[in-house]
Amino acid sequence: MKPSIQAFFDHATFTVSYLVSDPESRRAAIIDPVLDYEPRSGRTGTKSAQAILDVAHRAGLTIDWILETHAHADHLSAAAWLAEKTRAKIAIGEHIATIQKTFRPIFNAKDVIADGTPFDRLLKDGERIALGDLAIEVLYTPGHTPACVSYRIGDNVFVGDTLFMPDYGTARADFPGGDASALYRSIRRLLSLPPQTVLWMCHDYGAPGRTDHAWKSTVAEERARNVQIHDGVTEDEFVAARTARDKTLAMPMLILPSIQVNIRAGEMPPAEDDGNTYLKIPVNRIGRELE
Ligand SMILES: N[C@@H](CCC(=O)N[C@@H](CS)C(=O)NCC(=O)O)C(=O)O
Ligand SMILES: [Fe+2]
Repeated sequence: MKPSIQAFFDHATFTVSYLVSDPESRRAAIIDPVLDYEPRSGRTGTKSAQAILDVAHRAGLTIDWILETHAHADHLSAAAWLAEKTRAKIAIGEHIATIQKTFRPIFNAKDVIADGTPFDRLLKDGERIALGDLAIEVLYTPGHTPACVSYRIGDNVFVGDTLFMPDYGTARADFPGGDASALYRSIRRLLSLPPQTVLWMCHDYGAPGRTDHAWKSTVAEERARNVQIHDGVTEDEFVAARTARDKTLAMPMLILPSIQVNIRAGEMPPAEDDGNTYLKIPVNRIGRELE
């Protein structure tokens, strides 16, 4: 039995979220949902997340899981909002505690205990969780962040930020705790799966000569044509090229709001004594010094 898979592309952040279900039992998971956020005004919105729920409701699906591939640095997660609507459990890789430990002092986030709470389930490499009669296998695939995981359901793998489309390459490895060597090894692990395995990306930024967005590839295609990590590229070559490119990249537009929400499983920081909620901008704590 194969899962049903529907992709939802967020044009504001180039993120792909997925609704994955077992056609037999109609149990479903939502992978990497986006909470809309307008940085100029500080407004949040739930149109993107509601669109996933609408499709799920029309198909008569019960959402059991909200799965995060990692603590995203470029968009806010709708996990908490969706969990409240559906009573699904929010799961993420167990090393999220490392990310919480890193960012708690940066945001002086005293409510963040850095033990993986408030996520409902912390997943280990090789662990399996049930999606109706299907099994979702967790693959620990660090490098972009120290807590990244991929989710395998039969011949389909949701690779998070590891590989991108063959004409774009791979995720960056310069966030705190990022490691280009680890990313290389995680990607080679994914590329050792059977060649027909379908890989579902978490982002697509487009690529030269391609105007449409795409998020579905295969192990065979990536091994043959990925511009940064096709077969034959050594770890040293990859690390040198990745590190050089990362030196040219600005921090993602939404890294500061995203991280402080996403280490809390998509919850806003606690309200202040005036009853209102604020997102912080830590001054001179992340990124490169200005030249
Ligand atoms: N311009 C985007 C960049 C987002 C970004 O850095 N994306 C990460 C994934 S969270 C990445 O790996 N990018 C790869 C690259 O730009 O080469 C933004 O501001 O949001
Ligand atoms: Fe990411």
